[in-house]
Amino acid sequence: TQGQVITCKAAVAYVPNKPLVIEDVQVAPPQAGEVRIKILFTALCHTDAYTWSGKDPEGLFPCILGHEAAGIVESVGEGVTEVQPGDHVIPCYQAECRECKFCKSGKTNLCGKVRSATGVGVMMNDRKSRFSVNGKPIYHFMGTSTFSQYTVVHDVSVAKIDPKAPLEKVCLLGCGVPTGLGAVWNTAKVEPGSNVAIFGLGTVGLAVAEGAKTAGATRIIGIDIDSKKYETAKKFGVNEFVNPKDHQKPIQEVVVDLTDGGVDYSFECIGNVSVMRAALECCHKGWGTSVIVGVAASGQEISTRPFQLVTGRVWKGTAFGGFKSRTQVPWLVEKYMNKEIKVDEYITHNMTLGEINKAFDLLHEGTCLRCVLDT
Ligand code: NAD
Ligand code: AHE
Ligand code: ZN
Repeated sequence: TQGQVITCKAAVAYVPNKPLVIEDVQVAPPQAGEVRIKILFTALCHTDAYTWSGKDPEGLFPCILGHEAAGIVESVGEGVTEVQPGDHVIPCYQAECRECKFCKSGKTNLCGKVRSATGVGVMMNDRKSRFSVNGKPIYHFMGTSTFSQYTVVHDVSVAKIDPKAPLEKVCLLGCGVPTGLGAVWNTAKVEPGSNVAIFGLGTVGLAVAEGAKTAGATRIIGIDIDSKKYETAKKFGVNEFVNPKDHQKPIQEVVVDLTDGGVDYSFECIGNVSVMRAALECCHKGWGTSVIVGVAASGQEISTRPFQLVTGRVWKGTAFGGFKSRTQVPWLVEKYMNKEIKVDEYITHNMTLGEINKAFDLLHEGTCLRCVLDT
């Protein structure tokens, strides 16, 4: 298949919110600096649903969504030296070129090398897509497009992992789990003995809880409008639970009262701007830090009284938990293999690519954390 167009199945989003269509898609060979990957397993993340909804300013249609996956390199383009056919890999929506201003800064995991292309659904080389249906181009998504049996990505977006790792599990290390763990370890840098509040107990929020527990946090307060979430959350380290619906007072006041002035760290894992405000305002005066993890829709803005910051609270955000993708995803895979981090526990459902619309329905029900699709 090397050097040839591959025709395979993919789930195409033609228009916002209308069911994805399983199509025969043509996947062009990788060009210079590109890698074609046979995707074996992909999970769904809330961000896929967000872009599908039409509220993502970077959402382009028709496109192939998906960004939490694992597979095997099928072929590589000219000049690709770090991976070869047969390598087991995780595609990374946050690239790491190790050469750009961002990568060299040592201050961020964001990479500038291909971001201008991945934000508009094309490849860097020729600003075109490698996907088509009957000659009509289909946009890429987040530089990954994993809802397809084959995808083409930039070489700076490929993490080579231990071939012994089970791909049907470690696909989760492409987004949600690292994001939550890294929000705690890299972005907030939670210290032992800290009090933590987590808004939203989906996969990302639970991974925050796991990260906080391993960081030695004492009180890990989970906040969700669905009280059923507490049972599961306990297994990830949440040791107190608040449902905002059970209280008359604004949730930030409830948390401040519970914690003698506020928490040391809070995390917003929903994508709701009024909750982001509450998450900042439930932080302790003088030092409390709030990390925005959730992705909010186009047009949404955050607000608070500047006094909140003047009096020492800190507002931060995180992308992929601050992890350097190509370097640290393989390390996270090793941590999983050594049983130092959970992954299996986040997988509540398994389906096939053909059942993807059903999988999206599940995402909006309370019982699903991650649904892994066998492509
Ligand atoms: P999810 O839908 O599984 O979890 C969200 C949780 O929030 C649910 O348990 C829901 O009941 C709860 N919730 C909803 N409204 C609430 C409210 N008003 N108050 C309290 N709880 C509320 O989603 P997920 O896959 O865990 O992703 C969470 C967010 O993180 C999404 O916005 C996603 O786009 C974003 N995300 C960001 C990054 C990043 O790099 N920054 C990475 C992955 C995901
Ligand atoms: N296109 C969206 C931005 C979405 C966003 O913030 N994405 C996160 C990852 S979410 C994964 O589930 C991210 O990494 N952002 C940094 C980046 O470079 O995109 C919008 O709203 O414009
Ligand atoms: Zn995601």
